[in-house]
Amino acid sequence: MTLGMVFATGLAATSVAAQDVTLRGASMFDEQHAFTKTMQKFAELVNENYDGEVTFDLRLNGELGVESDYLTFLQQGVAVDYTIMAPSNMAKFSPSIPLMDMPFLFRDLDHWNAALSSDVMKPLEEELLEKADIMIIGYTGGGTRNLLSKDPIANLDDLNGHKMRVMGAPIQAQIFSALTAAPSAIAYNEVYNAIQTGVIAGFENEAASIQNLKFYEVAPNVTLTRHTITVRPIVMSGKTFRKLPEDLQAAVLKAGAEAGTFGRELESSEDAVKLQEMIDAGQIKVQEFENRDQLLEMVLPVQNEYANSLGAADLLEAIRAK
Ligand code: X1X
Repeated sequence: MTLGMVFATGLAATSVAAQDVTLRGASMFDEQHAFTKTMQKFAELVNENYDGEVTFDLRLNGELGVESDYLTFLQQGVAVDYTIMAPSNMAKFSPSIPLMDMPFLFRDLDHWNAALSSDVMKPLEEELLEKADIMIIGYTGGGTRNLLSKDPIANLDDLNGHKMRVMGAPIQAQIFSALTAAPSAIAYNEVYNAIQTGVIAGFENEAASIQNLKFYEVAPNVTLTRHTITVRPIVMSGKTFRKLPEDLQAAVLKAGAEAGTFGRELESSEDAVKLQEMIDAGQIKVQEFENRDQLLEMVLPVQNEYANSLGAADLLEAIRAK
């Protein structure tokens, strides 16, 4: 029985026995992926930090859909209680949240770590809660996103007009358009087929997911643009959270923060290893992007304009200054 179902029977929050609580999570990946391991860690930590017993029903391999589906479930408080998802897949309800994972935001892992270990993202978290009723309870991520394509891409000439998939947030398309590519927003579970059938020529992703979902089978060329170090909030539906007894709420917040730290260390340390595994297995060919610094110059005005349009210029500066 999920917590939502417990409450549908009319019980009040304080009257729910801890052992009645089941929280359902969703992962697009199998047990090997860092997101799944991080959510398993979260479950373990909640039960360590809480006197009662909570059952975690974590559905894997995209059984409950992809992140765009999870967004609606979390916002409505049905089907999924917690997950890990890309801010750029949450733009539908919260226009500001994709600022935290826009390409070229972080200089390097130290910068990314400093930002995520601080409370600089607080205003974005508040907007997400207010507009989507989704709570950020921790931050994981740490994969580096690169271009992945059917044919090799070495430089700006190759990128010009390149038909590529991007995540749903408009800022993602704006940034790749500024780089002269031809981006379109396509659901994650349609990407493999879209490349296979020639609808697009590639997309961008991090090693853990490329390996887990075997995207190298249709797009074996990786170009090291290193344009994004991923920020992946561990999120819970506000509707679920408010129904939890107070001591369980505290355990969830503590476990979310700790699982986030665990997940960040895990994925950031596995990133290069996974790339190498795919190279060694002959699954991908990797090359550097010529003049990568030029890309950064081309996207800065787009980042600034986006932040200005949200009234978040100071926030962007604060993140850059971390
Ligand atoms: O590009 C996507 O939509 C996905 O890419 C990876 O699998 C993850 O970063 C995931 O969170 C999602 O963003």
